[in-house]
Amino acid sequence: MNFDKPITIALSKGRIFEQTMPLLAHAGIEPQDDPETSRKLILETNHGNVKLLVIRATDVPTYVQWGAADMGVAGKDVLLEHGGEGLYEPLDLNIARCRLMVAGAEGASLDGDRLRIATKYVNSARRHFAARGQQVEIIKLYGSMELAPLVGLSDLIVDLVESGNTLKANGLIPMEHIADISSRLVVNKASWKMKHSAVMALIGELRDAVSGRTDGA
Ligand code: PRT
Ligand code: MG
Repeated sequence: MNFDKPITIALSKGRIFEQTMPLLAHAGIEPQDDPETSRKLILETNHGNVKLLVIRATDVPTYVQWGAADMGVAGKDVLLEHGGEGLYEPLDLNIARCRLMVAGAEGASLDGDRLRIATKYVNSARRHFAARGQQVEIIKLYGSMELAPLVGLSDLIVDLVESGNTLKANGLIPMEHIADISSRLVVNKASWKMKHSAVMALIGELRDAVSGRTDGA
């Protein structure tokens, strides 16, 4: 692929980086460094015009929204909290899949007024319980949500569930499904216009990679 304009792609290390690399490789893009061993935050690639920014997962939409990156890869959970302002979301990359769920201790109830919900996903949790017709108290946490019901901080939690092992290990059970989550390609709206051909070419390659096509059809 030929990139006529410089393209910067923001993504987080860990599962998103690992699962995005095979898709970028399909587009002929390979990073020159491994973010797990390098401390660099800007990774050069084999294309002089393509760079990767390695940042916190929750910061990806912000970098893209403000044009510090042209594109990014972010979980739908993160995008639901961010709100998606200034972003297009042209492609579901179908990676880093999990579910956003309500969970609680055995015997906990989903019903009741003024339930206390501990979560990092404040907006999604509030929206979910509002749709159930319930007013709840949201307690914002930044991690280890599973602890909250065990120590009486909350009645329930809203968190991501993949295998269910984390809940189980803490004596919690999944109680209600809120949303299926996967990572999405997001594009800054100005870059979409100004770097149209490069952006479209890259989306096309990634779309082929996601659907398993190798013939470029
Ligand atoms: O870890 P850090 O604080 O740096 O940031 P982060 O947790 O936001 O990043 P990261 O890399 O852990 O997650 C990035 C994205 O991966 C998330 O925004 C999700 O879209 C997606 N994803 C997919 C997951 C999971 N699966 C997942 N299982 N993110 C987190 N988890 C955690 C979950 O929060 C829970 O603690 O894994 C635990 C549950 O896993 P199981 O298998 O025990 O159910
Ligand atoms: Mg994490």
